[in-house]
Amino acid sequence: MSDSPQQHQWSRSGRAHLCPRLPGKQRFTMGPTSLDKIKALQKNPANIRNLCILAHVDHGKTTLADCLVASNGIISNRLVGKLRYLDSREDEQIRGITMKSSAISLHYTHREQEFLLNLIDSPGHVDFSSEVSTAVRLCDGAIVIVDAVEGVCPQTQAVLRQAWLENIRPVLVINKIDRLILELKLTTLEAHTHLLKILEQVNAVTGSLFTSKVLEERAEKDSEEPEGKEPEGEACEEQVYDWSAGLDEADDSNLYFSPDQGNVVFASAIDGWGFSIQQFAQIYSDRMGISARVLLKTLWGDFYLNVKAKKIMKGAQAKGKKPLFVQLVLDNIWSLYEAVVTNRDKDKVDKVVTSLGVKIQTRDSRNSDPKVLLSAICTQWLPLSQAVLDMVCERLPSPLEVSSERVERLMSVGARRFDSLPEQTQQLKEAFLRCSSDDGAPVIVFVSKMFTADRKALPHNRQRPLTQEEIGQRTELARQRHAEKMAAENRTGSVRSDASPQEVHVQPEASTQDTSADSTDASSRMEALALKDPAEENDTFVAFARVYSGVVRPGQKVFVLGPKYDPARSLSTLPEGCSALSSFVPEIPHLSLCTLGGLYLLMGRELEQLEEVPSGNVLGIGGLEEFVLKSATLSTSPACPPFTPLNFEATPIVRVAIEPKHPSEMPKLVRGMRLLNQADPCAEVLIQETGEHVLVTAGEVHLQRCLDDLRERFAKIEISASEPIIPFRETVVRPPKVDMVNEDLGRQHKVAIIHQVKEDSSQSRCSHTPHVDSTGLVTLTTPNRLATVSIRAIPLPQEVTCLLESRAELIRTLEQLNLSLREGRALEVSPRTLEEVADLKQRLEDLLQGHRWRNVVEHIWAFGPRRYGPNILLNSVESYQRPSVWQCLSSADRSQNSLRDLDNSIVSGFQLATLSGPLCEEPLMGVCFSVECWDLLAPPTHLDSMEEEPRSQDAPGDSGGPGESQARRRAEGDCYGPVSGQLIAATKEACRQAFQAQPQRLMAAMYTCEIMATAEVLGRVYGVLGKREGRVMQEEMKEGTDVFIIKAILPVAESFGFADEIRKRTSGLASPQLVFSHWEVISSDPYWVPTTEEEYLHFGEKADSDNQALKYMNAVRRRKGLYVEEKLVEHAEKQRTLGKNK
Ligand SMILES: Nc1nc2c(ncn2[C@@H]2O[C@H](COP(=O)(O)OP(=O)(O)OP(=O)(O)O)[C@@H](O)[C@H]2O)c(=O)[nH]1
Ligand SMILES: [Mg+2]
Repeated sequence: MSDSPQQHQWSRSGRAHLCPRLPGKQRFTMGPTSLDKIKALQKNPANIRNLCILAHVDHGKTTLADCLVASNGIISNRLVGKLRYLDSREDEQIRGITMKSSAISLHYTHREQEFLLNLIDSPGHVDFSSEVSTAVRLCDGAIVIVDAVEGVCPQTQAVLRQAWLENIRPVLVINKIDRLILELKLTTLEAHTHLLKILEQVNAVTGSLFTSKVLEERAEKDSEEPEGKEPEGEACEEQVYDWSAGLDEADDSNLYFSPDQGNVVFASAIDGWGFSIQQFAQIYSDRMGISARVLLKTLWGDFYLNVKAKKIMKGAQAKGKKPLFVQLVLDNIWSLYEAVVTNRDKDKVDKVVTSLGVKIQTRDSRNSDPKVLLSAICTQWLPLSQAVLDMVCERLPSPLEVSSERVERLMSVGARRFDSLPEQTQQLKEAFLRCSSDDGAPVIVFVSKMFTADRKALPHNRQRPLTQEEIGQRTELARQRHAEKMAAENRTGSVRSDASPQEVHVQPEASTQDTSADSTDASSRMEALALKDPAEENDTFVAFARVYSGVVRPGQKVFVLGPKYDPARSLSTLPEGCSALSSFVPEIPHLSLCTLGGLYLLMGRELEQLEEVPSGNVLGIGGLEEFVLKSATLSTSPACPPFTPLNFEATPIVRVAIEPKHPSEMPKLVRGMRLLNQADPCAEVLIQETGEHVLVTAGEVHLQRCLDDLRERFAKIEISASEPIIPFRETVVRPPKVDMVNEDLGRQHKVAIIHQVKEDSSQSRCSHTPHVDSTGLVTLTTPNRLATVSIRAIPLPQEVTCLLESRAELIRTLEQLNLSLREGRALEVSPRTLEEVADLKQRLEDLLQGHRWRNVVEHIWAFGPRRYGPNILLNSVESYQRPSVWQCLSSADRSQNSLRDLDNSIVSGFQLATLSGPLCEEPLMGVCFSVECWDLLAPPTHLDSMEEEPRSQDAPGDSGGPGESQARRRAEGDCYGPVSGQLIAATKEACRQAFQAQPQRLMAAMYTCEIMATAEVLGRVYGVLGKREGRVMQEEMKEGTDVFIIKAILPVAESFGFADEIRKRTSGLASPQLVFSHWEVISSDPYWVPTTEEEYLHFGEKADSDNQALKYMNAVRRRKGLYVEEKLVEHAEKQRTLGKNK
């Protein structure tokens, strides 16, 4: 801590220019906002801000949200940080992490103007990053929070990227500054340097995003310019080549976070304070008579105060002076903490309180926890909500400022370009930009997720407090009834003696309560009861949505546009002027008509009923559960395209099989899983071929939440979940040169492999034994002997596999392009997509070098499995020239070659073979199947027609020898079914055999994780990593702290319980985030048995030392109910021993 002149200044409290009081406090007045006010504000889009809070896990999003919620009087200031109001789920409260994004509408007055803030709090845990995507899509701006101690973390980068991809503007809050004071005990100068570093880190991330975008745009521009066109005229003489890449001209001044730009707030959410430079500039300009403009420029820079000369000078660092920011800002805060928390100096605190002009209640000043007093002072002195909300109102855009770039991006799906969309669709861009709520404006709504709400909590089902008038009416009714009853009793003269006088008196009072249920309108109650189906669930789905244009009202009819909906096609079929309001709408694929249910204002845990919602607002919509699965675009115009799908960063990878405890409850489970699928943006629910119900989630924490949801919400039954199903991949590698004891291997190994293939194939169902030559080429003939294929499996270089894996999406687009070309449909492709395809091709060519791979890229037949997987089918058939998969790149290529008949059967066979491999029926990866020969004995058209002819003489199964006549073979053909099917089976089998003719390996999924740990627990972290076969890739110390950052990779198979174990072993100090990273070949051979003498010596006859690959393989086989060889080996050995003894 620096020697603190301001300590003196505070003691000289009369002058107290360093006890800055916040100006204009009077404008910070907010009470609980009435619904009517919010409804009025919803109509003025210029003063609406739709924003979300984004950050790495635990950086303080929900705590900040608490501060903002408290500013509206929804919760008390005392509960800020304790309540975590937006974490409304029980498990969120228990675990202390947010799992679902939730929204709340707040009201704020800024510069005499009233603003409506639709705030969405998002989760920071990597498992829930899909929830972040759903939040970001509905917003125009974001508050990005960074923990002042931890700095930029993996999820900080991820959320900055997401904000960037969605074109929303971020502002920054550097939170937990109190930790720099109390935990790290930094001096003000050190803290200043630390804060500078954090800003640098954040800006570095933004900078790299910006650079990549500019370079991309530049590349796009280049590709659009006609090739070979020379710059003309003078320019040509002056410039020969421009290598600037456009970075110099691009304007990035508004892009970066800088306190003097007004887009950074320094805060401690837990203590309730926060400030921007603007606030302090205002304070000191009042006190010191320096212009606020000058202060704004100099407070965050290398400037210092020359008191004697009464000047602000440059070069604080060089001259060893305290920068202004330290002297005027940080020193004050540090001193306050010192007085209140560290020293508990009552006198000084009193002086500070007086000088700041804040009011402290006695119970706060007497509280044994000094933080209570601190927060009481800070929340009045530098209220965080004010700092943040001022920044939000000033720096974040309103819905009216949506950029046309963002609109085009939202509207252009996949490879399609905006200007290729139909005219009417392009016109909708105007509607987006105007954000108009006129009645004539088309309604455009995007639903980013579906969430469940308790039916009883819906506004129209909620018991609302009765108004005075109603209470009066009801009392009157009850009195009348009572009087009637008394009169009746008097008439009959049967007054019951046991009726106490109290009962009579109590009745009118109780009626306020009672009659609400025991309403006079008994018939309506009966109706309600009749409607209530006992099996009906308590939960209902509400869509989390935003209106981009028009006004929505309950009961309105709109189109639901599925992700595959194509406005171009439907506009040509639909009658002119057709809209969702038309009385008749013909059937169009991916287009359905729905009626909106109730509309709700999202208020965190509560929902409020709305009669209409104008453009530019975030809202909840009921009644869509039948129409929307996870997300959807709604519009009254059929010209509206579906919005681009949400960018999900996480890959769902953890799978479990689920079954009900009681088998009879299966239907409930099925229904529950369907609901879960709808309610979670990224969970996947599927039924495997084995009949298992499988749930795929993004990680362990996500899995836990899904299981809890199933048990308590959606299925409401006891369920049991299997151990996580770990995904594997199967691949082949080059034959090893050394054996397991590092001895050189001769040819003997190869022989063993081929031997094994032969054995396997003799067991196979295929009656026609494949021929395997010594190089691994497998030749197989279809049962009808009309087609023969020869296939060889070759391992792809690792870089190629990685490339294919990372460009899967592009390959899928390429496949679609090829399909439409084959069908003769023209598809407008954006030049960027073509560029990417060309780039992929080029990179493949670069990576596939050498004799073996000569010209292969041109001859790629297909990718698989699912047509975009990381395996290649190669056309090495000399006599067959087929169109290349790259045909979209050159127009010339298209018509030259045509496909041979049955081409598709080969591709399908390959797809099937790559979908599940022979090791344990897991997908293949990194394998190239080269088709070297493909003979068809008769033209298939002939064959097909022939199959219809009646046959009599040949009995099925009577397969003839090779010398038989062709006619006889044809005659056989029909008993095996269509030739295309046979060829598929033969290709599949040949691929499988070819695969087995090579050394096979399993591949394991790997996580990367970043663990932050202090030096004392580092050893234990390594211990846990080592035990679980993790590898440390990098270890570095975070500057200015004693925290180490360890980057490690860990097999997914070993990861379950890893985070918990680490947390336990380090007493909660280290908590890793696991993110799926890549696939890695497990080096051991699952089929390995000792063959050489040394290996026998080393591993023993049974070779029962750990073979990790074998263990994994057998575990998967056992799970899938496949044959596991393990036991057989044990018995075989026993029998042999017995045999010897005989
Ligand atoms: N020291 C300190 N702790 C804080 C501050 N803000 C929040 N915390 C603590 O940090 C922890 C995480 O806070 P949350 O607000 O739940 O963080 P979050 O970003 O919402 O976390 P997720 O939603 O799970 O990503 C809690 O224990 C808070 O009390 C702060 O300004 N200073
Ligand atoms: Mg949170």
